[in-house]
Amino acid sequence: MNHIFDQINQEIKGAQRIILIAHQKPDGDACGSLLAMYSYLQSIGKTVGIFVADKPASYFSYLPNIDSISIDKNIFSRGWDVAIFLDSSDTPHTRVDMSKLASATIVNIDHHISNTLYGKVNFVDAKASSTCEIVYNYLSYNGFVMDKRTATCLLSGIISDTGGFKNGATNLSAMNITSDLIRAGASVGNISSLVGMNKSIGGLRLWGEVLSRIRINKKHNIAFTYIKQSDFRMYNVSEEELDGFIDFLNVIVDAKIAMLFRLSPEQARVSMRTTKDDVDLSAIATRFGGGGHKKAAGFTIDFNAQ
Ligand SMILES: [Mn+2]
Repeated sequence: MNHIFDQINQEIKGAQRIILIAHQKPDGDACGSLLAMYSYLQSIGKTVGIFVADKPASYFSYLPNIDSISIDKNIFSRGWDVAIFLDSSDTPHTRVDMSKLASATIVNIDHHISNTLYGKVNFVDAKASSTCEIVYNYLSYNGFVMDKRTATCLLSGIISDTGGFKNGATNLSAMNITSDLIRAGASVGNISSLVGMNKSIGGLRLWGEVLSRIRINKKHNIAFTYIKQSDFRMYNVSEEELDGFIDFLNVIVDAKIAMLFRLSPEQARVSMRTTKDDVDLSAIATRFGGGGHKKAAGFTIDFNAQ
């Protein structure tokens, strides 16, 4: 493990301008790993930029430096020596025009089993609970003294990707790192309530509507439901109000797989979850051009594609 950390250090040592990138529709792990890495690189005197294709959900406003995340593609014209991709299984899901990074060294730090190893340096550990776990190990390796702000970022990623210490990604190292992050001042209770329990009344009514549409595919034992764009308008809530829904759907004990279809006229974005050890959702998602983990994965069906 440390050998690759040395390679990453080697690339960073020779660089002054470093851009950090994560996947579109950034979750807690994407935002947390970006912002922890941002703090570290600034502490060693680098000029750092952050890009994600979509604005982070408003409930991430508690994360230190969240306003440093840019959704403006013009950031790439500023010229970067190194681009560090975090929590991104491939580059298409970052919606970055890679030709704009032709002269930059690509570093890829991730924990998706479907990662395509697109970097010059790739640190991909599918056993890690989260990208934040890997970033924590990297910062520790470099002797970074953990402060409350950085600990809050990293713990957000672990809480996000372990579903609040409930899903299959919850492992011993995640718990050990969590105890260290708590020691540094981060709060499990605060982060959990800010990220998971932040629904409006309209949002809960929308959940009710989507729950009422659950159907079971008996042949494959799949519980599925759907949401249309117009539903968000009908309940006058933003799309982030549905965040967490697919994990909630995964509580159905009888079903092997839970699926949520987000429908628009152009495409269906499909999220999948399972609690079963004999199901590999990453393999299913990859077949449809998506990716993810064994127990949590997704893909998009483009209705206009031939
Ligand atoms: Mn992740």
